Amino acid sequence: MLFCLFSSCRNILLSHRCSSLVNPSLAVKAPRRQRGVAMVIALFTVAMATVIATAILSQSYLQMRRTSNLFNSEQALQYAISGERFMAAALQLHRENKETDDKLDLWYTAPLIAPLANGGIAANLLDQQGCFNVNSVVDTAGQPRGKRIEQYRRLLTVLSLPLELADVLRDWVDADDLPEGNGAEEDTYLSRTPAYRAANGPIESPSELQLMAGYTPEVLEILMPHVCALPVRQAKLNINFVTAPVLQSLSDKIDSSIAEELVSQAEEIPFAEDEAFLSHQLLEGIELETDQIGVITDFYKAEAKVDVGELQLRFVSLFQRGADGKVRVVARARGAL
Ligand SMILES: [Ca+2]
Repeated sequence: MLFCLFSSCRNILLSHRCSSLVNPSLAVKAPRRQRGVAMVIALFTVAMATVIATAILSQSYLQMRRTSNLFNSEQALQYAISGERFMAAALQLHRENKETDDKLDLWYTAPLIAPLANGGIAANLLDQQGCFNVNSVVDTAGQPRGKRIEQYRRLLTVLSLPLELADVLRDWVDADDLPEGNGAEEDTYLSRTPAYRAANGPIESPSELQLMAGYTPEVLEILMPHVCALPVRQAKLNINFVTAPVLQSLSDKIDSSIAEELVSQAEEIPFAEDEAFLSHQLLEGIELETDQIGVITDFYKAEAKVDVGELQLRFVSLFQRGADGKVRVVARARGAL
């Protein structure tokens, strides 16, 4: 019995061995298929690892760029603020040595240019009292001021711009919501997309004009060099910086030739006092509001451009010099102000 069993088993083994010898492909096929599957798994694993590694590297690169940009942005901001303090100090020093302001002053003629290790800063100061203050068309209670509105109309006439722009400006800054003349109040602006309301208060930046009805890009291109937005309702014009159209806006009797001649004289030999301007022979017989004329600037705008690496920052500051002679920042913004 045992012999028979052993014999049958041996026969089976012999049979299998013999059959393998007779057909060798059966002995080779199975291992090749396994190796193929193993190779596919290996390639898949390598591909997956490559994808994961690429994703990790990409994320790391983005993170590095983000960190670098944040660092450069913060550094640029600190440089801009340093430049702002430098210019405020320069203005304060100027006032300690000179009572008036004109286009020959160092603060105006000498821009700040400072190279830095990985970039640089360039900044300059601009007068803000040779232009028409758009906030002057109403008083501190938000009520219209007729003389200033008339002056603004004259400026628009000189610049060949529509007179209704004066009504629109008045309505934007006056306290009520009632449109007057050819003005526009919130009903006009709420129907726009997106809708917004009239400020019914002071304008913070001349760029705000572009929100107002009729103040198209073409209008602003002509108007902007002659207007400013000061945080006060009244500020004297500094006739050493006034533009010819703004000078003409003081009176119907000041034509373009008189205005341009006075501007030219102020650039060559600045007026040292109000009386020297008011008594000028070119203005003989022309009555002017003497409380609108001055030779001192208390509001200045600083424009700075800071480069740090590949990052560029534009920074604008509005300075006010107080009665104590101290210069303070009253507004600042990235870009325009
Ligand atoms: Ca209003």
